[in-house]
Amino acid sequence: MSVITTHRQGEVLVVVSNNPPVNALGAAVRDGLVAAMQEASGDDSVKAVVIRADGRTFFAGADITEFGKPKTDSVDLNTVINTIEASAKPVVAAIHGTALGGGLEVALGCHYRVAVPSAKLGLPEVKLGLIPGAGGTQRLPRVVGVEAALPMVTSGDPIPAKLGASIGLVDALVGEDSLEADAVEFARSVIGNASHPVSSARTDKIAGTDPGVFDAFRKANARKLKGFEAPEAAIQAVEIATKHPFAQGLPMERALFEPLMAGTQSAALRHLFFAERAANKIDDVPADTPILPIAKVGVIGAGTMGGGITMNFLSAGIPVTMVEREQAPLDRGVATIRKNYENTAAKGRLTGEQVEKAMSLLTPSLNLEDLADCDLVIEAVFELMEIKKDVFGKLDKICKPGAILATNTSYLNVNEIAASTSRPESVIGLHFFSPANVMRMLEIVRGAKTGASVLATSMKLAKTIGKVAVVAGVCHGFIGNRILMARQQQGDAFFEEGLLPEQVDKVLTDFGFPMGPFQMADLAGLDIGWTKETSDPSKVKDVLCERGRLGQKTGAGFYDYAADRTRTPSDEVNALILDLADKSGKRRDHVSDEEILERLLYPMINEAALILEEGIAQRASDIDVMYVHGYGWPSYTGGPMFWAGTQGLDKIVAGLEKHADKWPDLKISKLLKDKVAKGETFA
Ligand code: 3H9
Repeated sequence: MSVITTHRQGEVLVVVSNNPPVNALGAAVRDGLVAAMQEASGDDSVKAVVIRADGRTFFAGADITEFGKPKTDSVDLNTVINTIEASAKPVVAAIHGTALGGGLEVALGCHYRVAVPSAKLGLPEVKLGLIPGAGGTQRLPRVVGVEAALPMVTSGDPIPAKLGASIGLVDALVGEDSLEADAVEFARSVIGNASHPVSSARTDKIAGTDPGVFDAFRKANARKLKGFEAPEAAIQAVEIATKHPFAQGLPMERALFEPLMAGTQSAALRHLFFAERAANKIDDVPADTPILPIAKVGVIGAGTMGGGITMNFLSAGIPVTMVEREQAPLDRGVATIRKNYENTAAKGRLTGEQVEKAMSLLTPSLNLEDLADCDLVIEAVFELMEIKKDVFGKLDKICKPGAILATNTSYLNVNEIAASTSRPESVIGLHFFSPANVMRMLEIVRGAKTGASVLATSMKLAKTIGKVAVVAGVCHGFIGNRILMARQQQGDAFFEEGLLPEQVDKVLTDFGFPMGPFQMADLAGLDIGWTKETSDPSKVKDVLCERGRLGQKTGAGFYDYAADRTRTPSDEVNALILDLADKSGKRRDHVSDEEILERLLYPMINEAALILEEGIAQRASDIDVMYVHGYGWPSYTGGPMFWAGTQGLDKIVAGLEKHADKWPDLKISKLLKDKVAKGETFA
């Protein structure tokens, strides 16, 4: 069957796209739309046109799988949209699901847009390192004004149809279950109009735009947009729309679009788009593996981690029983959850009703026995094997058969934890990242005996609670923290050479990380794993702990912190480092930023390659997904493995060999060396 079909509703021609899964605007769809418009113009009995889509969504954009491939004979998207807009007969876009990218550009080419209330509309091209390339940056501001257009094109976040209606993007909201009938009705109501709005010809919303608005926007969003090329191009394109007629603006938009499409940032972001979707697939767990029902969740621990984990489920409408050992920390945990929700509500992102609804799903408890009827229990207790084993031994006795028993450990051996139960097939690691209610990453740790349904259910649940999940095998630190350890181990070597925290951190923030290793250590707390008994006076971190400089929580760590957490370099710490450097005999006058970057990142690539070699990660792109979503690796570089490919794996291996004296235990991955020999990357 053709992907575009037409049928008549009286004098209205209804054009329907059927191109699963998301009605991407591939070649056949584009050709079909032009043919349908020709059908409409060639038939005098047609007085209006409605364009809609079957399946779960209106056009969700250009077909990304066509990007980077040779051009075909089919018409391009601009031709499709210009054909629609030039129609003498009114064309109505009937929107459900998501009108995204090229999809919204098609809708903007239509004279009218109607949408069901649940629909979302957006120009997410920046998330792929692009700007809209089919007139979106020229038509959108003409329809909604610059102020509403700028956040849409630079963030890429879609807006709900209701908001679309309030800014003039949507002409009418229609019945959720009567889209075609209502759109046809709308089309009929405009047939007699003397003229129909043509987005590209409008000037009413852009006339008199304050030219200062663009720089003001840049300034206000500088932090968010830092490092990304596409948002800046999007701002320029919108500015063009306010200064030039559409006929000139369209090729100018194209001129901004094309270098982005050919550039590394877009390749990296497109890689991540497909990597995120690939991460959902587990090679030996078939798609039809039975999913276990999760109607009630238990969380053990009401601290920062337990509370954050709990919020994920409450927000998704799943009841949670949260267990603590004593009343005071339990009360504190509940109060913190409420405060977090109320803060979100104060920012207008939740209604008071939603806050109460979430809180009503929470049952605080002091009794593990209350977890008996939970379908999933996640423990977030102290990170010590003996304690974990004790908890799991108890859960084994308390929980109903078939319940999933999950540990939130970030390092410990999940197989050993599973062995403390009589049902290791039900045990899994669900490693949330702190703050667990905010961070999108979820590392799902598969034990040697974890059952396929338990794994498939956990993957599905991750989606339900809005997480990006990656599956890891069992090893110390799994994928995420094991790779991070390879970086954190550099600290002492740097100090021996007299490098100061701010110099090292700046190299990583310049690279695009939100913070460097020492800023991160201060945030996490320097005393993790430190004890007075084992403290080593030759190690900077240990000395800082001895002095009570435990990080942000004590107002002092590698840096000094003011009450508002403003960070300044510490004279005390820097003097300590330089003193230790002098004593080490390894102090150097100058270490280049390039060397610092190589010594921070190359061991991570090597560790990741070892992880792949050992089968701890399923695929290289999973590691990219985890580092971008869990550790702040800049998405526009594509994640560590993609980035390594853009550098050249030969350069990475050469760098590892060059600095090998800094890492006495370094074992260069065979996989990495093999890839160099074959001239391959991880892509
Ligand atoms: C653009 O439009 C440029 C233009 O301005 C101008 C050009 C000249 N193409 O995400 P899901 C696949 S740029 C091809 O799991 P959901 C996806 O890979 C584009 N394939 O579903 C997956 O395949 P698989 C602007 C696509 O319900 C399957 O569909 N548009 C595309 O969670 C299901 O996807 C965007 O950036 C595509 N455009 O979410 C929108 N989109 O099953 C990108 C999806 O084999 N898409 N697939 O793994 C999305 O944001 C989400 O897919 C969407 C649905 C919200 C639509």
